[in-house]
Amino acid sequence: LHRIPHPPHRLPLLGDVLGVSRRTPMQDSLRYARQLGPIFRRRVFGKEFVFVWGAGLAADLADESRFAKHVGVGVANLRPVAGDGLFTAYNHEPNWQLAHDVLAPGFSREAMAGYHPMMLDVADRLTAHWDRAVAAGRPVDVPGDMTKLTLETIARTGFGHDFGSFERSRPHPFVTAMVGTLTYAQRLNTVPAPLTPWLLRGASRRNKADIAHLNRTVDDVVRARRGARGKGDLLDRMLETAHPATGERLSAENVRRQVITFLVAGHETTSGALSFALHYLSRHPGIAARARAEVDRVWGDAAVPAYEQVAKLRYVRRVLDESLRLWPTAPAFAREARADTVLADTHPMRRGAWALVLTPMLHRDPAVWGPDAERFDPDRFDAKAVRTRAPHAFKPFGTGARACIGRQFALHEATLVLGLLLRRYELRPDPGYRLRVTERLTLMPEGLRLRLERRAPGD
Ligand code: MNH
Repeated sequence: LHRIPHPPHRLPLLGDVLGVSRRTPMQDSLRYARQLGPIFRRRVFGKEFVFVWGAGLAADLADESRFAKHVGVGVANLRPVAGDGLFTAYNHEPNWQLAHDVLAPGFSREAMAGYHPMMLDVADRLTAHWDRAVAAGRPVDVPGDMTKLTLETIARTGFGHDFGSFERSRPHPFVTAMVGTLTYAQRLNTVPAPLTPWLLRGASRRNKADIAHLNRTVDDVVRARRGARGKGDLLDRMLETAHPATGERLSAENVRRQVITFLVAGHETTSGALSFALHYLSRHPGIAARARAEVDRVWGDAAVPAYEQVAKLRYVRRVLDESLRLWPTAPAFAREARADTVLADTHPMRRGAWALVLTPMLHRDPAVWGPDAERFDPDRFDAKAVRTRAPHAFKPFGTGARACIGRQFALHEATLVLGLLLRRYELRPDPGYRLRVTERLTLMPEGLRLRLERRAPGD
């Protein structure tokens, strides 16, 4: 460990906290990364964190035979909410494999094709809402509205539930409670553990109330379904499907954990990804024009795109990939050694030792992405560039057996919605806006507003 650099001004007890903010732990780490290089450590209140972002080191951590997901830091703080749900389960917990096998078919091609019409329905509500803003000459609240869209999408496709987000002027209480628990989980990393009962007393009480609210909401959704006729969605799988090999089923308590997991994991990150993509499209009219031309060409004048027509938007998908490169909305994941090993032939690690892969920096490693890595350029994802790039240099969805189960779902939803929005509107940036990123474990462009114009047909 002593060979791994750390910030120069280390305070006794507090550690490396000079000039950092508890609101932006990830962006502070990006600053340190730039100073300290591809592997570095930060000590926060006596706890040592190792960060890795060099492409070679990250590729070694992707070796599944020597490393596995580590449930720690931010993820472990969510255990009181999500328990042994898929995202927060320890590798050794039997409910991980069980739930993974039962739920994986819910993300197959056929399942996705079944979600497509529901995704279109929700997108219609968004455009109706945005048409009203255009008519009234109002700018639109991009992160707010993307959150409504993605929450409604996962609630409908996963659980046949309608939160009515677009009919509300304030966020649904479920969203408020969810944002509260995510923010609280992040804050737990920024105060010394022995002091949390004092420092976070009020916040902890609110967090308990938030968790109770999440549980109640989910229990209502599940109760409404039990005994009702199945819709073949995720909830049906959770309630009805037995494991193909063992015949086992998910327990009622585990179903509750999974529903919360999917409602949270299934919308927060996609909403950020869409928001960043819209930001970049509004700032790069040439790229937006090229994407729009692709939509017009591939979708023609079909009133609504068919399922197969979404994956054909290759350039729109590159815009999305490039947004996820610069701002991977789940900005880190942790890997632990399965047995004593040496990371990249240089750093000895004991069994169980772990490191955080800092994806926003991995995605900017000049050794892979070149000296202009900060520049937004979707052509980095054209087929040839992808083929010739070092493997494991682009990891917005994590890696290995515990990588994101919802990847195809998120990509289909986001590509579809970007296509629909490009086809319908011109995106005008607010000239005074400078990108600011807020953190609540996930990333979001803070306060992003856009002015829209309806495109005339045939523009
Ligand atoms: Mn998702 C795991 C990023 C969309 C459900 N997701 C992960 C991980 C990353 C991630 C990174 C791995 C975390 C870790 O190693 O600790 N996820 C994303 C991003 C998007 C996203 C950037 C959108 C963009 N995720 C979605 C959607 C769903 C979903 C949509 C559900 C519909 N994700 C999950 C679940 C896991 C996960 C569940 C945990 C999988 C497992 O451990 O088996």
